Amino acid sequence: MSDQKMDADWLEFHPDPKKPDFVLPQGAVDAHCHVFGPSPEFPYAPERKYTPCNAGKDKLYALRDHLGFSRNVIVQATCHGKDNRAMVDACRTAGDLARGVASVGPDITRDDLSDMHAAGVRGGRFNFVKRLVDATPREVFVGIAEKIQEFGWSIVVYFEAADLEDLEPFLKQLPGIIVVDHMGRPDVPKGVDHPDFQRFIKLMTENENIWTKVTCPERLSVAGPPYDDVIPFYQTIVDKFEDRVLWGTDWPHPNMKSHMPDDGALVDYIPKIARTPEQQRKLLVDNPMRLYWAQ
Ligand code: 0GY
Repeated sequence: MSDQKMDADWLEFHPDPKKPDFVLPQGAVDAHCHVFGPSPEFPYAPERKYTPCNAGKDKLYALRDHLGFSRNVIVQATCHGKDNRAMVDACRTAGDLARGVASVGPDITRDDLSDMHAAGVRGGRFNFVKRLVDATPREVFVGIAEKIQEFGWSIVVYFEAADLEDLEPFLKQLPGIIVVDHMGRPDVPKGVDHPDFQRFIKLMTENENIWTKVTCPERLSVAGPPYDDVIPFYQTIVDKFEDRVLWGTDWPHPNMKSHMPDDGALVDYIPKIARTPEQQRKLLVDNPMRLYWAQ
């Protein structure tokens, strides 16, 4: 399919990631990763903002085994729009070893949700990042949030730090557990004490249903590898909210422009995020299992 050719400036995932030195705890979950296609079996959505390389379930599960993870949570990527077939197919293939987070529209039926639930989907994704999606009215998201409550799904929300103030009333209105991608994308050079990041900490402090992913140092870092500039953000969040944090590789790393991380090196970074064995077990096993495998 000629219109599905990967973007000229697309960076492909690392071809040969290292074997991590950090030994993951038994039963660790990669709780933020994606599948892309492969197209044409699973075509990219007409409304997509980028066309990636193919990165299908076989490659994802080979990476899982190579890094030492037991399970995956596959988050619907925006290049597939609301066509969740690639993600659902990947979940079905893995059986109980994968869960999914879907993007759905207001027309989704109870039967559709029920089928996805049977395949392993346990969440919906609401995206506010303007370079990735066209805007969805908030009342539409609220309607979807109410529909999915029956299935006990949580909601993953993606936004950038500058948008938090405006989104706060909406986030507080959502039912169930809300998981914020990548700590709400703080502007790292501003530091942890900046009012923007303090606003995020206050939001989590005052709302016990709000969780976050302590993910994507390669995306948030301004200094680049080994991403030391992001460490204080992760440590602050994990020390305060160790029962409400998740970690994932973000493989196959959509829209990275500066460099492509080595996924093994990302695993080696985990002890800088969560510094004790107890924090690591909560981050990698207890929290994702409670959120995605309890029902
Ligand atoms: C991420 C981040 C990005 C992309 C997506 O679904 C997506 O397209 O999530 C991004 O470009 O920042 O979490 O993978």
